[in-house]
Amino acid sequence: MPVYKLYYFNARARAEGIRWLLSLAGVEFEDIRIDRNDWPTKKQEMPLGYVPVLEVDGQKLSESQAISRYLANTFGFAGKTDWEKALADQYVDVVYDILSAARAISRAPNDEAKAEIKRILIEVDGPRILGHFERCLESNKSGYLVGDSLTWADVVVASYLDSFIDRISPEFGELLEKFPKIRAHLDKVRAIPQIAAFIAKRPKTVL
Ligand SMILES: N[C@@H](CCC(=O)N[C@@H](CS)C(=O)NCC(=O)O)C(=O)O
Repeated sequence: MPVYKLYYFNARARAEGIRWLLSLAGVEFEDIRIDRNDWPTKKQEMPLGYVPVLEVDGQKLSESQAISRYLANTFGFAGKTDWEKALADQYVDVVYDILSAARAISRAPNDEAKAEIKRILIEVDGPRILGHFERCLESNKSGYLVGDSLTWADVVVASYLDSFIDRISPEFGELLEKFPKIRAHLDKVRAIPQIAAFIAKRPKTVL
């Protein structure tokens, strides 16, 4: 079994789905949470100067989506057909749009701009994206986003919603309650024994 090391900060955000995928695969990994004070030095050691980075037997891979897709392919969570793989990609791409909005909120220059970006997310883009997920879960019947079994899209989407509930709270949590199938999906993914075990021991973080 290769030696896996995951580098990120002490946060869920872009790394949590990767942690859940590694946990699901049942592989040991070093969950390295870089202290902000050490970051200027550590940054030099990252291929693109940012994290998450997954190191596999000494080789470093950047980009959260590339890392998750690599783990999905390695451990059998990519989807069973090319179409299922494309659907999984689609769901992951879409949830990243919520991440972009969440980042824009935290980077807004003042409270007024922050409130306006948040309003658009909660009133327009959030309902549009979550509505799409809700309809897909309704029509797919399996309880998973794609096909009849778990894919990396379920894991990555749930990991971001898990993080957004605290990051964009309380409005995002209230919005999520309007989509019972997504809410149930999030609970179902979090309850997968290997993921539940990871969550039980993970550090408590805001993001
Ligand atoms: N496209 C990259 C973006 C990675 C990224 O923005 N990482 C941030 C943390 S979420 C980071 O390392 N920031 C510190 C820096 O850029 O110096 C991905 O999805 O992995």
